[in-house]
Order: sequence, then structure tokens, then C-alpha cells
Amino acid sequence: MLSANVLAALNNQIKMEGDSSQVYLAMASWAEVQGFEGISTFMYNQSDEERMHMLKLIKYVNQRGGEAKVGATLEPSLDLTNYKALFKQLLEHEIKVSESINNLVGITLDERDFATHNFLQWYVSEQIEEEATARYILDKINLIGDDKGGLYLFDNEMKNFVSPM
Ligand code: OFO
Repeated sequence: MLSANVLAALNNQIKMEGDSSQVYLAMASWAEVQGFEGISTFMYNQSDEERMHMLKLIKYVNQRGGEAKVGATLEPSLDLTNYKALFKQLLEHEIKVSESINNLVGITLDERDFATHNFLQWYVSEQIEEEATARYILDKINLIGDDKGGLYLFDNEMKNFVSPM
């Protein structure tokens, strides 16, 4: 059985993963309209992944006798003036998600809910990878600078991007 505190924190995380999916969907759509085929493919995949993170939490909550809350999602408010701004916000967003996961893990320890603590370790590892990936991409973008050829190659690479992390 989940305690009321753990349940509320898990439901909060469900919302956050849903919002993340929506944020990345908005980024994917923007990139698609700009003609960045690779970046949009990457962001559509990120959006799908966040939805999967949300579903995994929903199933866990329901399996443990709780009731997952599926609420309204946030309309993303983003600065999409260029692709660098997009990736900066991707990193900032992932840092926020990591903080939220850490907070959630802390609550499971306070409540001595070791099953949920164990379940959440997957998210802890996932966040390490996602933050590292976003930093890796930003490093690449900094190297490209204003080089149009570099940007073309980068976008191409993003089509089949596999994280080296
Ligand atoms: Fe990348 O946010 Fe989900 O966990």
C-alpha cells in the first residue's frame, strides 16, 4: 500500500512526465516546421519516451493499490528562437525533472517505502543519462558555432541519434 505522501508525490511526478512529453512535442513540431528533420525526429522520440515514463508510473501506482491521477497537461511556454535555445531548455527541463525525482526518492525514504524507492532507481539512472545526453548535444552545438555546414551535418546526425552515455 502506498502512503498518502508517496501517492501524492508519485501523482505529481506523473504530471511532470506528461508535461515533459508535451514540452518535447512542442519542440519537435517547431523543429519540423523549421526544416530540421533530424532535430524534430529526435524530439518526437524524446516526447514518446516521456510518455513511456509517465505510463510506467501510472501502472506502478495502480498496481500498488493507489489511483493514478491523469490531469490536464501544461501548455508549453518556450523560447524557440533558434535550435540552440531549444537544447538549452531541454537541459534545463531535465535538471528540473531530476530534482523532482530526487525529492520523490527522499520522500520514499522518509516513509520507509523501500519498494517504491527501488522502483524509482530506474528513473534516477535515466535522469543521469538524459542530463548527460543534453550536455553532450550542447557541447556539439557550441563547436558548430555559426558554421552552416556543421549545422547541416548535426541535423543529419540527430535523425539516428544514439546517446553515447
Ligand atoms: Fe526525462 O524526464 Fe522522464 O524521467
